[in-house]
Amino acid sequence: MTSGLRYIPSYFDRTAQEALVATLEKALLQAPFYTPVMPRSGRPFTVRMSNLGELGWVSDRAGYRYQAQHPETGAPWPQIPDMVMELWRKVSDYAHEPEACLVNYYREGAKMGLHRDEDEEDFSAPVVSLSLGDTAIFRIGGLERAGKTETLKLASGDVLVMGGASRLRYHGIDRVLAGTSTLLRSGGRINLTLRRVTRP
Ligand code: MD6
Ligand code: FE
Repeated sequence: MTSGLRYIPSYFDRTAQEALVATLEKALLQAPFYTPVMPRSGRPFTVRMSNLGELGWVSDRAGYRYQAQHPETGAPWPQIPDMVMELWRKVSDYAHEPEACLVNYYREGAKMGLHRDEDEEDFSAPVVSLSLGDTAIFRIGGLERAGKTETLKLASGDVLVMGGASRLRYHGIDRVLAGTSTLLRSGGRINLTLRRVTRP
């Protein structure tokens, strides 16, 4: 794998995953999943989203941005769970705390197009991603959209760190393999992506 990309299979065991899901369920009562839409077109994402932390990533007709409030309820985002903060401290190799934790929820048929995470001010911080529930087919390319890509399966409990020379690589989710995990009561997949947004 290219420099700055680190795949850590089974970072969290089943017991830890269950504890984290219980914590997430409580947070999601406070900040429910909503369906973001694409800038300009207003086309809905197939992925539903929420956020944790001081800042949340949102998309609407006006564009992509980070904001401190839930776009539908206007409430501040719930705090990032301790286990997830601990994950960042262990794997990020970055001295400051993450400010945003995007929560993506994939039900059957949901996917995420090829994109770069580029709405942050500080690209010296990595993006740390944790997968829960059904296995996803993650696609990763290079720094140009048209470049070669490869795929990687992300299973429940797996962690992926994209930093350094990999921080701005194109990536997306081709599909989620329904029925591959029993972690989430209603099935599907949750992905958490942790980010530093502002320059410390
Ligand atoms: C997902 N992940 O796994 C979407 N971004 O559902 C991402 O978009 C992502 O996994 C930056 C770094 C790691 C990721
Ligand atoms: Fe991303």
